[in-house]
This record gives sequence, C-alpha cells and structure tokens, in this order.
Amino acid sequence: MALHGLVLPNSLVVLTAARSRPPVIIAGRCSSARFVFSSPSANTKLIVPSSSTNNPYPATDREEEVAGGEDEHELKLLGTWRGPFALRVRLALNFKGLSYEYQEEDLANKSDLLLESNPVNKKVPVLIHNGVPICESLAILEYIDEVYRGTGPCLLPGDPYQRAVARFWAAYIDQNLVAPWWKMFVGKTDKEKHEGTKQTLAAVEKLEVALRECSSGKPFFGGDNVGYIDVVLGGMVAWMQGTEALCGLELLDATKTPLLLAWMERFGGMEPAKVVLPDIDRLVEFAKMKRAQKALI
Ligand SMILES: N[C@@H](CCC(=O)N[C@@H](CS)C(=O)NCC(=O)O)C(=O)O
Repeated sequence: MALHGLVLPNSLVVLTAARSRPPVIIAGRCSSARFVFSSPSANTKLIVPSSSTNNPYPATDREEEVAGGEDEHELKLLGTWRGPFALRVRLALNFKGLSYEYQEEDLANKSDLLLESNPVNKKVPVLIHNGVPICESLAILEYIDEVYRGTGPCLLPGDPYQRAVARFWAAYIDQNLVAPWWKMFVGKTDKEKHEGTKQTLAAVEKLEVALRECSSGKPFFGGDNVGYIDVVLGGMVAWMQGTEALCGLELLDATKTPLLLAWMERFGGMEPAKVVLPDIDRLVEFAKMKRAQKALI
C-alpha cells in the first residue's frame, strides 16, 4: 500500500494509506491515531507514541501499517465452513473474543472481494481489517495476536524461544499433517494414498510428543490456555474425527496417542471451538461428494 505523506525538517507529518476509503492514518504497529516523523532528511525516524507499549516487538524505522486503532475495529473474514485454514482463524478470533463479520466463499465461484484481496493465491482465508487484507492463515494468526495483544489470551508465547517452537510446530502441522492427510484422502493412486497414510500416522505420533513437551502436563499446547499450536491443529479437529469415515482408519488411539485424543475432546468441547467446528456427519458427506466430483474442497 502506498504511503502518502510529506516530510519536512522539523514538521509534524501524518501519513495516510492511499487505497483505504476513508483514508486511514498509519501508525506503525501501534494503535494511536497519529504519529510524528522527526526528519533530518537523510535518516527519517519514526517516534512511536506511548500507546504502543502493548506491542511485543520493537518499532523499527520501517513503519508498518495498522489501519485504524483499537477503537476502529472492523474485521471481516473470508473463508469456508470446512477449510482447516479458515477454521484456525475463526478459532483464534473466537478464543480471543473478537467480533468479526464472516463471509462464506464458494470456491467454485470466488467472490470479487476474495480475488481482489488475495490476488496472488486467490485462496481463503483472508482477513480484512478496516479494509486492509491479510492473507495466509499463519500470518493472519500472528497479525491478530499482535494487533489485539491486550484482548483475550495471547496465542504466541512471550519468550522468543517458545515462540520459535510454536512456529516450528505450526509449520510442521501444515507440511506433515494437513498435506499428507489430503494425499491420503484424495490421492490419485493407491501408492499415493498409502504414502499419505504413512506420513499422516507418523505426524500424529510426533505431535503426541510435541503436546507432551509443549504442555508440560497442562491441558493445551499453549499450557493452561489455548495457544497458537492449539488453534492451528484445531482447524483439523473435525477432519481428524472424520478420518475413519473418509479414509477407513482411526487417526488417534488411546494407546499410541492418548494425549492428543484427550486434547481433541477437550478442545472440541470448548464453547469458542464448538460454535465453529463443523458437524462431522455434514463434513464427511460433503467431502465424499466433492471427492467423487474431483472438485475443490
Ligand atoms: N497456505 C494457505 C492455504 C489456504 C488454502 O489452501 N485454502 C483453500 C481452502 S482450504 C483454498 O482457498 N482453495 C482454493 C483454491 O485452491 O483455488 C493458508 O494457510 O492460508
């Protein structure tokens, strides 16, 4: 997004985001409505107002955009009711107690808003915050967590090492659980399906260990509260529960993955999850139909 502004030595400067209607004042990561550039022309410096103290990361000279402040709170999510990526965003918004408008997308006939908001991948989810789109589910989760730091539980831990661990497992879930699960479900050949199955089962065993280590005996990956890994994996809960009906095998069992099994029950039973997690029978029926049509799910 282009920034419009004028920097004159010793003057106050307010920047606005050109494409936003109405124009929004840009204030780094902070929520204040205005900020000041002190401008020795060669080395312009952003002075962050004091209201940015909730920001977990230091402000840099490269100002970043947050459209509006905490009081300007317009969130719209484009997603599908069953997609694990959109579901994780809905879970995060619900666990943080944020209200948002939800727009269900038809992936066979994507809305103009989706195509304009995510012109690169044309995929859901897209979160639109005061008119500004954010794409890719993991990036969206981090965005929500940073912008609404003071609202609801923090998803990512404060400690940089623990944050890196959480990001590691989130990436692991995408690469080693979600993708192979898909291969197991829609693989073109038996060999491909078999490979997908093997990889998926290996991933849940690793995630069992991850849960034991990350939770340290507490109920969630995030400890006492639902955190980043919980919502990332949470998007797969209904699919995991539907695995037997869809792929002919139980994914989790009381002998090999007792912690994950208990986690899934606990997580799925919480109110913020219950209101968005799809009904398993509906999901299974829909997924079978789409697989038969070889259509996008
Ligand atoms: N890496 C993306 C994946 C998103 C994704 O694959 N979304 C699917 C729905 S579950 C989609 O929009 N598919 C439409 C398409 O491929 O055209 C994320 O994490 O947001």
